Amino acid sequence: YSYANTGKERTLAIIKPDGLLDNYTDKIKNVIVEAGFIIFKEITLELDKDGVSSFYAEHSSKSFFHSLIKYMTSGPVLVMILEKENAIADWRALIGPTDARKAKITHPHSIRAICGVDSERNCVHGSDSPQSAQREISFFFLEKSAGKILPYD
Ligand code: RTP
Ligand code: MG
Repeated sequence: YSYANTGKERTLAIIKPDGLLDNYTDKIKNVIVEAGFIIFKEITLELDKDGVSSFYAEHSSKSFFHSLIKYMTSGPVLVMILEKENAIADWRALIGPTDARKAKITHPHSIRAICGVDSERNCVHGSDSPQSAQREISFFFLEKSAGKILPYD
């Protein structure tokens, strides 16, 4: 969400379990910083089922929901608040389309093209609107726990 005095905006980014397991964290963080974002806060978590279900509640009736929960609880995730002007739209543009197989063709330089596998395992998340950004930042940084917090290395 935006801050009147600074012109800056914040968005929520997640490096999903496949991104962490395959050691893409440093590469993704380099892309983030090169693109002019500040990593305002970060936390490494092992999400629990309830946490993911509530985070992705908008998809609870979708056929892929159960599989999405399994995927997102398959290992630790790195959750970050990213800050810059136009952070929400710019981060969505940088990560590319949901389906990493399509991203490799249409957006070959996008993060999902680089580290994603398919329409589920796409290695990163980005808030899709100011409302989502506000909800998701509150969810991880102000509200009840979404999982087990791991020490940052
Ligand atoms: P995200 O919320 O994670 O940033 O991804 P998104 O907006 O690009 O895509 P969304 O429609 O919100 O879907 C959320 C996540 O669910 C998984 N998914 N699997 N198997 C499938 O067809 C399918 N579709 C979506 C992906 O992990 C997607 O990022
Ligand atoms: Mg989404």
